[in-house]
Amino acid sequence: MSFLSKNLMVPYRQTSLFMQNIFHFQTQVFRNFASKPRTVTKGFFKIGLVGVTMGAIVGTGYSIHQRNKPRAHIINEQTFIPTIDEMPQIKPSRTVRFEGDDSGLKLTLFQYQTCPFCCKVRAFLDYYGISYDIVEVDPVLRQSIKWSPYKKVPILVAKTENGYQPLNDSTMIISALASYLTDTRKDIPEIVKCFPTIDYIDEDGTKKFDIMNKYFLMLSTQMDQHKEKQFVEERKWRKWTDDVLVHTLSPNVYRSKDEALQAFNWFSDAGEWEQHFPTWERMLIIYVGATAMWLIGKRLKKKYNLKDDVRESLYDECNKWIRSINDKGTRFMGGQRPGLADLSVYGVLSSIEGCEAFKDCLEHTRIGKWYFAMKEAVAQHQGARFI
Ligand SMILES: N[C@@H](CCC(=O)N[C@@H](CS)C(=O)NCC(=O)O)C(=O)O
Repeated sequence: MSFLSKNLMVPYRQTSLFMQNIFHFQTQVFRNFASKPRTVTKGFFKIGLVGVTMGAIVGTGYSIHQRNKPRAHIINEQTFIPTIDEMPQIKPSRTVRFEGDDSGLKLTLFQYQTCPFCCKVRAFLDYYGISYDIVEVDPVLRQSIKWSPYKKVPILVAKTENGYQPLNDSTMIISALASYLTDTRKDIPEIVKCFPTIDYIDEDGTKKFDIMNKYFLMLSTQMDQHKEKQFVEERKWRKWTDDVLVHTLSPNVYRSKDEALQAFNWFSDAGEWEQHFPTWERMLIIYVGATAMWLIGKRLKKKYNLKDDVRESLYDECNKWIRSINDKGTRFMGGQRPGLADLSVYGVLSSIEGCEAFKDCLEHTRIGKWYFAMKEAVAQHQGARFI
């Protein structure tokens, strides 16, 4: 079905339904009066005829109006993530503390240990040496995020003066925290208001949402042209991480049933599921998760147009990234130290570090040198001295 016919479908259906109702109503009027004696109905018959004509005019006008109306994909006003008075009463699975953290932030991360988006947020927090609590969410039952209207992870909850501010979406979380650390004049709830959510209906009719400005840092200071150019490049690669790189992961990690099972067993080890979930729940996650993701992986391969050999698509993207850094002639995309694009790409790739796909990547691309330099920078919290 073409884009146009798809989009005309809803108004057209509404129009024809509307017209059908008018004609149904008029037919009923006709039938009632037609069954009465002619002399009594003559005047009414005229009125009926006028009604039919008017109805047809109104209906046609309505139909033309509907067809010419611009397609309205946005269905809601923008909304902001509301603050909450109390922290959800869930015991953290573990706490990550950095001596010397003077960010003033008190954070809890609701996450799956090996979700690429959660890894991205942890790469940022660890690199800058920011302390946080972790709540490991069961990816099948997800009880510990029941309190949140946003149903994905990561969710980061920041303590504020009067309560708690949830932050949703890894990219928005990173942009909001980076803005806060660069320019502490705005508090976290104020910064979160710069990233409103917009609901819309997608081309295929499904309800979706988008977070506005999520690749932008909210800074009050003016920046020079050189810095501005760096920000543009950084945003481009952060977006590529979310829109391209991340989509090569699942079809690779869940390429076969065996690989999917191996990946889930590694997730279990890396996420210390043995400690956090009872055995039955862990087994449920591993076997249900591996089977579901193996099936979903095939669909994602088609959806994102990956090559027949999905490894090739993963290698292509890794090579593209490394080539661009080499072209710049710097150690990292951010220059001599990692920027937000480096942290995003590293975070996403670290989510598959224990999988066959990552080992193959090290063997068949030149990503290793950059990746292990990033790993060291993050593990040593090298960013802490810059905040
Ligand atoms: N755009 C979001 C994507 C988050 C996302 O899709 N998270 C997945 C886990 S990897 C999720 O929670 N999916 C819903 C689910 O597991 O039910 C972000 O960057 O944080």
